Amino acid sequence: MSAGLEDIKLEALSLSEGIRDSPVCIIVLGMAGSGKTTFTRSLIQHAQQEFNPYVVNLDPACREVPYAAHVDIRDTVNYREVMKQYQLGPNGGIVTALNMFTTKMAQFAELVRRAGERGHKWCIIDTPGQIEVFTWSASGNIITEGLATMFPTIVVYVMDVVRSACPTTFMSNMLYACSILYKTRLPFLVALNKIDLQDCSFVLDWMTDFEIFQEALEQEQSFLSNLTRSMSLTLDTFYENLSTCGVSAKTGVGFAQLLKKILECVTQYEQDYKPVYEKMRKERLAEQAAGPKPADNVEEAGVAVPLGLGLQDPPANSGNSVFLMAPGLVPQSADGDDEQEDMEEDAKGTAEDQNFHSFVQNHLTVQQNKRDKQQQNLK
Ligand SMILES: Nc1nc2c(ncn2[C@@H]2O[C@H](COP(=O)(O)OP(=O)(O)OP(=O)(O)O)[C@@H](O)[C@H]2O)c(=O)[nH]1
Ligand SMILES: [Mg+2]
Repeated sequence: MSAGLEDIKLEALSLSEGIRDSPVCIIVLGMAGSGKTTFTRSLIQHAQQEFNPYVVNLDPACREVPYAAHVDIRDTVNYREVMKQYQLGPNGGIVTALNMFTTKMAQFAELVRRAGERGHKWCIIDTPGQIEVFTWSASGNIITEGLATMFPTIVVYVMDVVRSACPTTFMSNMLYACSILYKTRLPFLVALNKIDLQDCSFVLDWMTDFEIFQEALEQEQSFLSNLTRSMSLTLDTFYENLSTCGVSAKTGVGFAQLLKKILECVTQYEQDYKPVYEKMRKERLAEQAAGPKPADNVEEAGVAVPLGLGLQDPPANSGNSVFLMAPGLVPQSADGDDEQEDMEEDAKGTAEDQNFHSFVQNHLTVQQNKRDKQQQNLK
């Protein structure tokens, strides 16, 4: 096996050492297509000088990323090969690839620790397109908790303001954000993305003034409206604790403000969250000292949750190198399957792009019509 995560010697990484000051881990989460990857690129650019970010891509299924990643899951796990070997669909493939990566969590954390020693003050982590793959899987949990018990860690939730302009979509997005906030127990910043296409002030209005949100809901005739109405009341407390910042990952607008908000979240981690994770770390240490015990209940098993389909052992005919390899050694299939898949994916991508653009276009036209009407009324 060539130099990959497999060969990393665990030098000084130990739970007994306590939480380090750096690097600060910034986990970028958000719904599919919300702009996580573009956001990661912009954040790297804006943070480069001051924070020299160490960059991690955890999306095994992406074609390419618009930034140079120090750690890329695609160098460690061959997602297509995983799908073939385990006969999985795309989402199963992503979950399994992430599970396989997580079996090397200690080595990954060691790389992050070393990056901190080399002067990387931030570690930015881009996550898979399907948000639930990361937020509701054992591996996502292990990665998040593992990082948070070793380094200051925060979550940036990227929200697409164009898609959230519809009140029920906005509410779904907020419910997701809320569940992640309570699940991860980490400082949480919502990046209201794509403000070059749509002003984000409506989100802030909806979050601070229940009546404005109700008015918007009344425009919508849907069975979901009633549910959304009661949900919005429930989420009031959640909104109070939420830090938000409007940005455009595409143009870079808003990032100066975003950096300040990230630093506020880091302070929040130090003050409020670190003691909780310190406690958790000590509990883990005590568990380690006591030795393994059989779990009655999967919930209580913590890190001992089995990582899927017997993943530590690749199938007999796969050869070790298929799953853990150095960059550039990904085997190409001779039968042209991949080309066919690529073409299908291209066609799907183009259709999605067109849908998205016509959605944006429609939205802008509706807005323009509203503005014209208002102006006419004023006259
Ligand atoms: N106009 C505009 N487009 C954006 C912005 N951010 C992202 N996009 C576009 O939104 C689309 C999705 O962006 P990605 O960065 O790939 O989003 P993602 O969340 O990483 O996508 P997945 O990983 O597939 O879930 C791309 O076409 C981007 O160019 C933005 O701030 N403004
Ligand atoms: Mg992405």
